[in-house]
Amino acid sequence: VGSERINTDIVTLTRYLNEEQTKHKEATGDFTLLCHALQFSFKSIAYYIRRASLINLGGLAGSSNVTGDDQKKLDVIGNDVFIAAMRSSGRVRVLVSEEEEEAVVFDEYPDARYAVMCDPIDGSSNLDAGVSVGTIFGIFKLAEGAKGTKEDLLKPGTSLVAAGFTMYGASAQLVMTMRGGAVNGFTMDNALGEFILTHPNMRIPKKRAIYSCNEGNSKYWEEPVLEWVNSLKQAEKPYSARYIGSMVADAYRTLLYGGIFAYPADKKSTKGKLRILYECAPMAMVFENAGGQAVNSKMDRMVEVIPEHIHDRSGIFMGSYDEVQKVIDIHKKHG
Ligand code: AHM
Ligand code: MG
Repeated sequence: VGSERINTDIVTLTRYLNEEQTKHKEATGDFTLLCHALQFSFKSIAYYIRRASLINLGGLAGSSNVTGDDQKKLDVIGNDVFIAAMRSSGRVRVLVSEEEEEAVVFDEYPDARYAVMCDPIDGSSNLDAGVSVGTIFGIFKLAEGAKGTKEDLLKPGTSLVAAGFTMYGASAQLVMTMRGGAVNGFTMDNALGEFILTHPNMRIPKKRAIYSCNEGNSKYWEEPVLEWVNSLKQAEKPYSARYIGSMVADAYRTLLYGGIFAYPADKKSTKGKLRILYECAPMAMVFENAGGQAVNSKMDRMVEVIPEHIHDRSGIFMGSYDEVQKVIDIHKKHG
């Protein structure tokens, strides 16, 4: 390979974060440091997932989390890795994890100004089969002197300063966006140990005939949802169905190829399945910033939904602008 064909000026996540920081004169570097801790947790989780079958990390941990899901050993490890990284950054006042019933308040850092919400390993039912899973995160900036109480956390996605996810697939892919900013995608280069900017300014295609939902639940679906999915199947050229069962992986594909991902609230799960703070809101911010849409089962903008409890759930439809609009239009028709 001739040297002229090698890119010797690559943008790593570290470089990207530094460049972002210099754009904001008032920036103190706290957010950048927090992101460094975040990326370390992604690298660690990716490492453990890759080695899981080799070092006996498959299967259940023998406990269950707040919401009653059986915890996998990797759920526990992912959660511990995440909490340790956030704590040691010294920049986090409070953290919400899917795996922790209560918010974790870091009183050793009373002046820290960030709150982090996360699902350390989303899609863990896929873990033992080696199917892609991911980590989802959202970050709020807190007011000076905030003590990390519930009020600091029960805020809408529009208050997020940054959000994103990492998918642990054939390679680890980190997608991140800041409030009002572009969506950028980074790929982990295992040899360099760095996330490299490979997908700058990601824009979701305006439409695409792919839908992604667990149709096994259709018995419980409300009429508008049934009508919508049926209309996709009866379209002149019927849609393709794709469902991995890891939201991060389904979302990443949807972001790249276009289409729609849905996990509606239904007659059985009237509040939906996915959690607002650390699953729905961060994803919704990513999709909106990439030019798509994200709404809940009442067709409200997902990022405007305010949870009443840190583990509250919601229905969600997110994806290409036109595909989500179809869902909205059918719901409006039903009134
Ligand atoms: P988890 O956080 O316990 O892994 O659950 C969330 C996952 C999502 O990744 C995925 O979209 C959904 O649950 C799949 O649910 P289902 O198995 O009901 O289709
Ligand atoms: Mg989850």
